[in-house]
Amino acid sequence: MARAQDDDLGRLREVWRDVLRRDPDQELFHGVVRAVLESIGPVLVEHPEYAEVVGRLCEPERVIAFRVPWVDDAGTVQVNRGFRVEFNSALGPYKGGLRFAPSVTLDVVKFLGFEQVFKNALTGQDIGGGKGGADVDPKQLSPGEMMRFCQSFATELAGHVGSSTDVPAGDMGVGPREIGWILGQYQRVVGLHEPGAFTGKPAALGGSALRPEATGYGTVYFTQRMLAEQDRDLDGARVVVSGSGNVALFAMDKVIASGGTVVGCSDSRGAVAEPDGVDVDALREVKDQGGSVADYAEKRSGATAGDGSPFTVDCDVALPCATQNEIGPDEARALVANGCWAVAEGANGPVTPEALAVLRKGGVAFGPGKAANAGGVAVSALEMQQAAGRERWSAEVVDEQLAAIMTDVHARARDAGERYCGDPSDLENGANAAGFLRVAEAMTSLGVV
Ligand code: NDP
Ligand code: 2IT
Repeated sequence: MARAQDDDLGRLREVWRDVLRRDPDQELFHGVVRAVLESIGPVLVEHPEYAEVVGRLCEPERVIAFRVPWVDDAGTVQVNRGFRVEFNSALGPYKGGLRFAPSVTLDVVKFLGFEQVFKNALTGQDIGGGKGGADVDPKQLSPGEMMRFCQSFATELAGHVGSSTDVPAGDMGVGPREIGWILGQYQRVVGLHEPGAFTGKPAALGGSALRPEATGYGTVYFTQRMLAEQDRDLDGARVVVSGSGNVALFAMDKVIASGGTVVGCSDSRGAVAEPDGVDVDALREVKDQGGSVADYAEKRSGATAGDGSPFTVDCDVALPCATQNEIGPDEARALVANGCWAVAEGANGPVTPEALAVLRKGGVAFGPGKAANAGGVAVSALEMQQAAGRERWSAEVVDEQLAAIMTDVHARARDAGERYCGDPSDLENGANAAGFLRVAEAMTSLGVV
């Protein structure tokens, strides 16, 4: 066994060297690969037969990059770059969102796609992992421009997606409106009525009840499981939720419904502290009209706006729900100093590895995004099921399943943390180990493909 272990660790080091050599500039991708490689040593001691799959797991099955030409309202031709990374299909069709943001690069899409493989495995559903997007700034496009952009994007994507091959959904900058437009053009190109090729659709096109709410609600359900392990709950807790987009606003709603108070929030233009509690409906209204959290704060006597991070606000629970790398070592130190109980990632990769080390040392419980924010993709998989069965389920039915899935995701990460690290509160290593086990078993069964 000891010898097998040395060989396996040697193999992990080889995989890591290959990842660095092949794509030396993809730092976000390196970060998530490294975290998984660091977690799975103990799994390979128990399952040396899975050592072989690690190299294949770190290389996407397929990377699609394409030009997205479109004509703006002034008649000028614009060009963006689109991506779809089909990372792993061992468990099912590639599944994962599309992100429209100026910061989208192949590195960003590979980082998100790799995380998605493990997240989707953790849900227990039969979905592989993928991610896509384009380097476009949705804030700069009129509705007409966005529709033409989505149509151009969908024309290129059409040859690659389908209800049994690759099923994209939304992510930052892509909501039901964009998914509707992408689906419309996709169906026109392929000549089929195939709403099951996308999830996160508008309700009129078969979008699942509660899909918009699912990521935010699921993050709070997961947080409740984390707090229960500490004999705590959200009732009376002070919670900072960063971001004020899809995930953040529904997380805030669920925090408040659970008896908590949202004492801080943010967007790309700044942060707000409001000790008496953010009024989420008022914030939503300001954001819907294109305003900022600072515009919201101006109308509220107890709220203070600033340029800094929301995570310096004194809180019991922190839910980063905006974007990657929001919590660095400084924010983590502030959370520790303020006696924060738990951090759960509603966003993908908001806590940097250095910040995670600070949180761990400071005794702050941590819920990694691949587990904590799995509710969105889980309800996407329920939307696929509804499309396949030509059914529509009620919000109550979906919510019950979402809550059960988040409880299972938490249990899988906790149990694997206990088994492989001797620590049931190590959800980071536990989530990586549990996700890896499920994908590795499927990949091994499929042979070398
Ligand atoms: P949205 O585009 O709806 O919202 C993103 C929010 O983050 C906006 O409020 C935006 O500000 C804010 N933001 C963007 N960049 C920064 C920054 N650098 N600093 C502070 N705030 C910033 O996206 P979603 O809510 O859909 O996604 C948020 C996160 O959750 C992402 O990491 C995404 O990958 C992840 N996620 C999303 C899922 C989904 O179902 N949508 C599922 C699982 C994870 P502004 O309002 O000013 O634009
Ligand atoms: O990061 C994510 O899990 C998502 N953006 C949702 C993916 C999906 O297919 O619903």
